[in-house]
Amino acid sequence: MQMKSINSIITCFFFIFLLTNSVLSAENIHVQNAWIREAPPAIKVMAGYLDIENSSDRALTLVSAESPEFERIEFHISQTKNGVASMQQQEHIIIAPDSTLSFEPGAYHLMLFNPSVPMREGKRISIKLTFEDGKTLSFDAIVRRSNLTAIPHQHDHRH
Ligand SMILES: [Cu+2]
Repeated sequence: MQMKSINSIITCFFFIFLLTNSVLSAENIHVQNAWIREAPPAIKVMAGYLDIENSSDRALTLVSAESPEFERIEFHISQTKNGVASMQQQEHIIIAPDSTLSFEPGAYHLMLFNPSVPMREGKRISIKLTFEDGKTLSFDAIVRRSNLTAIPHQHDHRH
């Protein structure tokens, strides 16, 4: 009796694993290390980071990102010119064949606007990426504190 219920639990986890895995493997795209930097509650703009691996033999163009927990998400790149840090919005992001593009502090990042609920450390946020060919990829990002104080994230947008 007890053995049987353990078996059904194992079977259940196995199918959940298969399901999750098939979603993440869509079109040879994999997302890893997705996280959002925790911010004080008064801050309505947050930065998100992730690695996107394109293991296919063609370039992929990322055109949008969305989350039920945020009003909107933009793609940004941080740059430092003449000692002044600024960010620029990118309409799309191209991921070369057989390569991994990292969204990381000081470079590409997701800019997430107006969270619907407080974003405390440990919270999981569902994010959906859409590619130019209409394919989508959903994943969870975890809210984390960051001690990367050496790289200040400027919210001063100069276009
Ligand atoms: Cu930004």
